[in-house]
Formats: sequence, C-alpha cells, structure tokens
Amino acid sequence: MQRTFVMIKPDGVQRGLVGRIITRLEERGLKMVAAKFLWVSQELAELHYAIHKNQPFYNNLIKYITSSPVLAMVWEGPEAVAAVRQTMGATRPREAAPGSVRHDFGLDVGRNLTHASDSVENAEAEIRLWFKPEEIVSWQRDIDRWTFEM
Ligand code: D4T
Repeated sequence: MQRTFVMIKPDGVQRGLVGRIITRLEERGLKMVAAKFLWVSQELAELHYAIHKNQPFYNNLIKYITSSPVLAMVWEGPEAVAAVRQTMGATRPREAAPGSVRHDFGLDVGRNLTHASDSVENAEAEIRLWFKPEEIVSWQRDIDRWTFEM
C-alpha cells in the first residue's frame, strides 16, 4: 500500500476543521498510520518548503505554517498520494473542484488548509522528515476487505 504525508495547516486547526478533514479521508477508505500535533519550528518549516525558497510567497508561507499548531499525519491506501491530492483539491481553493476540502472550506491560496505530498518520492522524503520510523503504526483494519479489492 502507498503512503502519503498530510498536514492540516494552522488555519484548518484554528477553524476547527480537523475532524471534518480527517472524516473525509476516513470515509474515502484511507487509513491513518501516524499522527502528531505540533507547533512547527522555523527549521522544520524551512526544510519542508525548501523547494519554494526562491518563490515570492516563501516568507509568508513560512510565517503561516509556523503561526499556530498543525496536525501532521501519514495516510495509507491504494495510490494514496494521488487519492489524497484529489480529496484536498487544487492548490488554489478558488480553482479546486467542488466537493474537495479546499473548495468546500477555503478561498485563498495562502489559507488552503492542508498539505499533501505531490509524488511518491516526495511522500517518502516528507514522511522521513516529519516522523521517526517508530512513530508509524502498522495495523490491520478489519473492514479492509470491504473497502479494498484484495
Ligand atoms: P502544499 O505544498 O501546501 O500542499 O501545496 P501544494 O502542493 O498544493 O502547492 P505548492 O507546492 O505549489 O505550494 C506550496 C504552498 O505555497 C502556497 N502558495 C502557493 C502561495 O501562498 N501562493 C502561491 O502562489 C502558490 C503557488 C500554498 C501552498
């Protein structure tokens, strides 16, 4: 099964949307295998968004992500990277598909509620950056044969 890194950003936490966002992933059939609630340090924020260092929005992005706690998670499922990106919707909420988290709960790209890895390689790197191996929980979900074709 594929794994992907997901973060509910400060606006999602402050607006009390954590439960509703998690519910969407659970209802879709994805399985949580790690979670931690933390205040992101400047150092972790810079490592996570290193690829955007030269972008004009970089400073605001770092300020936003370190402004209040986030919920960092790892989710598992078939093609989990693409599936979670689809559930979250396009980066810019006003361009996100109706029914996606970013469409249904957001408007501004600088308050787009969630992060989800955009490739399998980035998912592996982000999971390594945010979690120690022992923080990932391998577990069997008893309903899986009714969710996944095995
Ligand atoms: P993240 O990484 O937060 O899941 O977003 P995406 O993967 O969907 O989009 P991204 O990497 O292109 O952008 C990272 C982050 O930067 C913010 N951003 C982006 C912004 O504030 N202004 C912008 O013009 C863009 C493109 C939002 C997400």
